[in-house]
Amino acid sequence: MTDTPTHCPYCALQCGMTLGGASAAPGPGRRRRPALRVTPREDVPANQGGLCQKGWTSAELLTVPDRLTTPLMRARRGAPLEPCAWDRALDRIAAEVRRLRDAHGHDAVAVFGGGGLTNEKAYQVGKFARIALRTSQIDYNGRFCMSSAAAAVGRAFGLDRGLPGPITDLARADAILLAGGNVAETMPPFMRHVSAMRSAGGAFVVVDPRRTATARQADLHLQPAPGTDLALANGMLHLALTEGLVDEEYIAARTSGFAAVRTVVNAYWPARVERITGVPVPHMREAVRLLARGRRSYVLTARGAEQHARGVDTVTAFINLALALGLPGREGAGYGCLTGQGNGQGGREHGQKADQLPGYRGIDDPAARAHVAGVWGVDPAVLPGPGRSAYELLSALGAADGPKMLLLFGSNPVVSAPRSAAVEERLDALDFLVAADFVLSETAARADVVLPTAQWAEESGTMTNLEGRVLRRRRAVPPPPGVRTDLEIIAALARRLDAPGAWSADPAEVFDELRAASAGGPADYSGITYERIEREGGVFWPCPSPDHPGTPRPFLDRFATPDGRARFIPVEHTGAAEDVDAEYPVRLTTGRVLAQYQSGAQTRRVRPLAEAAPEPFVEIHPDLAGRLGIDDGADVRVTSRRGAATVRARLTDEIRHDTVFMPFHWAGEGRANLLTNPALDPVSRMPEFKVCAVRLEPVAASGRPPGDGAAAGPDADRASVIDEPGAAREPSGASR
Ligand SMILES: Nc1nc2c(c(=O)[nH]1)N[C@H]1C(S)=C(S)[C@@H](COP(=O)(O)OP(=O)(O)OC[C@H]3O[C@@H](n4cnc5c(=O)[nH]c(N)nc54)[C@H](O)[C@@H]3O)O[C@H]1N2
Ligand SMILES: Nc1nc2c(c(=O)[nH]1)N[C@H]1C(S)=C(S)[C@@H](COP(=O)(O)OP(=O)(O)OC[C@H]3O[C@@H](n4cnc5c(=O)[nH]c(N)nc54)[C@H](O)[C@@H]3O)O[C@H]1N2
Ligand code: SF4
Ligand SMILES: [Mo]
Repeated sequence: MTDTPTHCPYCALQCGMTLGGASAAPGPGRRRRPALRVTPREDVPANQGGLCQKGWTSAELLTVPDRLTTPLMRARRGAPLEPCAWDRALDRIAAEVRRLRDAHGHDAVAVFGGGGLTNEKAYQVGKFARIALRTSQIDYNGRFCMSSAAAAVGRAFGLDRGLPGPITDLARADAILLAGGNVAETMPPFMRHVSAMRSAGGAFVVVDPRRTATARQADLHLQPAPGTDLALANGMLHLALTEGLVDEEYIAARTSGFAAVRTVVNAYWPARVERITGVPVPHMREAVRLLARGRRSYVLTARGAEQHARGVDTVTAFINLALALGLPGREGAGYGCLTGQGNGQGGREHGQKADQLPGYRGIDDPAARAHVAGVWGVDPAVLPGPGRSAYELLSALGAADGPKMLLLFGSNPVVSAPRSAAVEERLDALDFLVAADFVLSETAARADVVLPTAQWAEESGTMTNLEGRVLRRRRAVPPPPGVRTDLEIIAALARRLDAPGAWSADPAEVFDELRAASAGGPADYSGITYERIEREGGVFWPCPSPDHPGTPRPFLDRFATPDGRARFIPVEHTGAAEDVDAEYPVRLTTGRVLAQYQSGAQTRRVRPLAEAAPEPFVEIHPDLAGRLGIDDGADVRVTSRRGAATVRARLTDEIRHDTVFMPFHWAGEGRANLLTNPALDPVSRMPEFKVCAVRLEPVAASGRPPGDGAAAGPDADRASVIDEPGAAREPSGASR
């Protein structure tokens, strides 16, 4: 076969790679499909010839032994999943849609999408929900990922586009402050840009409760208690003011609303912020000085600062800091959020979100409805309004007023959703669950019908990386026999449901329709074509016409707000939704390790990755472990108000004494999300993955400690209290 230039199937860095070396014809048995050879591309700015271990081993995903190659169906609930023909599976799904919709209305059927889907698929999933199912009940896993940063950026700058410019700009910065990101593990080649900056004299400041692989490479590491970043950012802005480091000229020329922020941060005097965060005042002062010493610095946030019940306000506090220092809207400087999933950026633009139409349009906006309905060939009146956000949608499944059926494309919420034992109960309360996946994920295993789909190297389409650069995913091999693409599945279902409009399964045709639907919207792709992407090595949106060069740095002249100014918004620290107390005295935070990806559905099946990171664990400081009688390598039971998990103890002095950390990549009794708190941000509806209160106990060698089972069932009353953002929140102790 000829070599195929494409991009990695995993994260938002979308490292360039070339796939080659195998025969184009699928082997006789799927197990014997020859593995493709992965070679990193030097010509892609994001990775410049680098890949992480996940990228290097990505071709093994195509040949995992338990790859799905035929639809599976249960005759009834409780019966086993059995292979069946495509027509039977699709007919059954269409029949269930009709039955449930006739009985309960259009919102009886829900859709859940993913930020790993190509732009074409994300667009088609959203369109399918709105005009084939006519349901308002659609959202996606990006709600758990980027939603707080997206909302804060939209609020401040009027347009949500991850990084403010090409990633290669970072190398020329004076300083980068990264709050809540462990890029050395979550996107390792990103560190090349950081290293280049440091070699040129720039400073790297990391804000993380753990001394991570990333923090170890920093010039300065601030180690706050989880859930206190907002206070930290306000405190840094306070220091910038007292030290005369704010850029008054820039503030006057390019922003609005600073006076109110100045008043609020007045109360964040250094000693108070040190008490709240645990970060010594000299460290805060040093961080501010490093950021302010030139005017070419970046403030970046990732999930550590964002996945909180006050995530939007926390990001806002960091944006306020960046604005006060005069960074956003300058070339080679600014605020940026690090998008996570492969198409985390494009996946949040084209209509998978509960409140959104393609092109990042609001589903409430009459002009947007008219435009998109025109492209779809329907009356705007048939388009539903906004639906429930991801966690609210999952929580409503099977409830009296909730959806009775769910179609799932590209997520594994049994492992990745907060308080996941309750989510499992909701999935089981459905009349009918459909999952499209290429492996039998923990969620697909609970479905009534499972549809086997093609994956990255077997399909083409576009992905928008963390820079906002639209890239081509190219097909290197055909899917195994029996497998269909998501676009083929959606088209086949739309036809069975007599949906209006065109339902092409050809990615190029779907992309052309997406371009038309996005035209004139904030995320305007209308000038982008597959040919241009190939020729130019990617195109930055917005790109409103074929002769438009694309927009690598969107805010140089003006922000996308009505008056062209960036908005300062005053925000106050209130602390985590769930504080520690005598019963649950330790803070738990969660996140990632290098060798596993997300719910692990993919990476747990790739042998070298499973060997590198075989099992769940909890990181504990030796002092805390000593107090609790926990030895390194011993089994520990971690309990929160939502449930309990049993995992291996990993003792490390790289974490704060008062905090423990669990990665969330595994299913079963070590699942971090048995513990997490689904308190939601009032604006973004992001759950508080990054902090909750737990207690830890050693598990006797003979088994579990006395007490109830591994997944304590949440009682409904507490659930409704905790779901109310802020309701379970107590004032944060100044002594933490
Ligand atoms: N190996 C690997 N890489 C991935 C992924 C993966 O699953 N595995 N997933 C991809 C996706 S979708 C995403 S969203 C990104 C996520 O990328 P990151 O945001 O870098 O990943 P996390 O590990 O979730 O969180 C980063 C850090 O936040 C810290 N943290 C926890 N609580 C707090 C807090 O309150 N404040 C601060 N400042 N820091 C805190 C954690 O200690 C952790 O080191 O990674 C992408 N890349
Ligand atoms: N405790 C805790 N929980 C978290 C987080 C955390 O930091 N802590 N992070 C959150 C974040 S940032 C994220 S992004 C979520 C991610 O969590 P999930 O949404 O569960 O993400 P994945 O594990 O990537 O699940 C993708 C599933 O879809 C399949 N799939 C992949 N590509 C395709 C495709 O193109 N088509 C179809 N049909 N299927 C596909 C995969 O095989 C896999 O089963 O987890 C969230 N959960
Ligand atoms: S950093 Fe992300 S895109 Fe690059 S090889 Fe690793 S997983 Fe793939
Ligand atoms: Mo994510």
